Amino acid sequence: MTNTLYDALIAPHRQNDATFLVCDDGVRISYADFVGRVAQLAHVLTEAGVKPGDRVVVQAPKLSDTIALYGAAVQTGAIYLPLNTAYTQSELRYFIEDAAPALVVCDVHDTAEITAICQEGPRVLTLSTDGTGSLSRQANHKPRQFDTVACGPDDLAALLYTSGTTGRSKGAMLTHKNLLSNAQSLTDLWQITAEDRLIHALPIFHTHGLFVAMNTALLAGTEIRFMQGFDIETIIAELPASSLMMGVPTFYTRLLADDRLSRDLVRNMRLFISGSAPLLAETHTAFEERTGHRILERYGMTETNMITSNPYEGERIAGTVGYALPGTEVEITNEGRPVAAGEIGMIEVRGDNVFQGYWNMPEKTAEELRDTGFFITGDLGVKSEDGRISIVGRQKDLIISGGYNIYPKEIEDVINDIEGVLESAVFGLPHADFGESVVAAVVLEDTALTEAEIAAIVAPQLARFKHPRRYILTDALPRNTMGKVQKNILRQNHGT
Ligand code: MCA
Ligand code: AMP
Repeated sequence: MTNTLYDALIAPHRQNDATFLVCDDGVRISYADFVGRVAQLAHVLTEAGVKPGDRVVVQAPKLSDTIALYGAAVQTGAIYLPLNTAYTQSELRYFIEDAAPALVVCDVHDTAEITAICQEGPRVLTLSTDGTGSLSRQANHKPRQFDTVACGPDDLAALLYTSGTTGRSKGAMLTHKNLLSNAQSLTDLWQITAEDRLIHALPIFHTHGLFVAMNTALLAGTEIRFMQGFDIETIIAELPASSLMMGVPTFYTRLLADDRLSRDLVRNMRLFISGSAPLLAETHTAFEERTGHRILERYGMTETNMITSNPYEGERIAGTVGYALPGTEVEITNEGRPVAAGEIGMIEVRGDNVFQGYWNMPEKTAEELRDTGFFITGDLGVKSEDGRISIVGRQKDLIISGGYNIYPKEIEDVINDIEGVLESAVFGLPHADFGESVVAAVVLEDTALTEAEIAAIVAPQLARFKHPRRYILTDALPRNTMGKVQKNILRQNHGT
């Protein structure tokens, strides 16, 4: 049986005794062990009734079993659907109702809430921070071989939700080919090999930590120092023994703020990669001055995987995101027509990396994915004569905080629903650690609501990272002659 992703990423490691994951508690998991664990979990999925094409929702801690669960979904032909562990019950309800999964895997602490959502729907299994729970318990008794389910390049492998400008999250449908082609391009371009040791401190429910980091490592047979999250002490301790790191710009500003970051500390490092949010030129320069390394910045999206990358061997220029990846076309357009080099326009992308559309949202898909195969990113950019891309802004109303995307509309909807609120505008202000932080300007009806009262109503409805860090009560929102709220004026007025 052939299974595009499984055959490329997992099957080759059946006899590979090299280390795959080194966890925070020192436990080492070899590649061969991992393949066996994937098979055990594949048996659990099948026993739970998961069939090819079914969605498996995973809101679980960052554990080796969570990665093995991704592998098991691939091996059984299911569609893996990871969710941010910070999501609240009301956010979860939407994803579960929209995706209609056959199985939900969650932390044991969340079982009551999730079971309440899943009353007539999917099975629920648990995987807790200490690795225990019904999922791992059932897996422990299963055979370490599983008959891989056949899957072709065009079968769906994952459904990743990405927030939308309309306030409703959209599930991006990604095939085996989308994921594998991108992993192959990146592994070649960044010269990732089994000699590398990757510092992995990103969450594993997004493209960056799951696909960019994990799929390339699996393809190359790389050792991963698998960290719970970004902990400066752990990173500093592991840098001398590592060769590769992938992170969001916050990782780099936090490292720079630590006096221990030096050339000597990173003496064995080969490559630092940054993405998910703009890397400030000053961070790029300061990092090079301190360590001798030019950070390699790349650009991607949930819908497209990675689109461009600065070169490994050529010049890495601060403030640019480099060239289109091999097999990926990037066009800069104005009203759908390509513009000349040097002119600003919409970044559009086509290639094997581009998703198949949004789950259950044919109209949204038609708006953003052209018949020609080009996907309209919503990012504004410019291309130089030699094809180097720079991102100069966004047409979509989006805040990126610490690498997490936050859509103002979703927060405005929650605030506007509060009794006594007339209207609101949510915008981003520069933030030294997170790049941008969320601020809400709120106009009240004739009531005496306080900032704290609004914050308390918002809190249980939205994940913590989306909460406005500041509320500004105001008499009116600035609008242009068309009646559109001018967020640039709000940013100017409240930016200090
Ligand atoms: C944590 N908090 C945040 C964020 N992270 N608030 C806003 N934005 C955030 N990103 C909150 C916590 O809930 C906490 O709230 C407070 O901030 C302080 O938390 P702290 O301990 O400092 O945070 P941390 O645990 O150190 O996390 C910061 C982080 C993390 C390391 C930057 O957010 C992170 O790993 N970000 C990476 C996200 C990522 O992988 N993005 C890729 C998606 P309280 O006030 O309650 O204490 S984009 C993607 O995949 C595309 C395709 C691409 O191109 O890569
Ligand atoms: P997501 O919704 O998580 O898929 O995030 C994708 C968005 O992150 C892109 O559309 C960009 O706006 C932004 N992004 C990703 N990488 C970069 C980068 N290197 N520089 C600037 N923005 C980036």
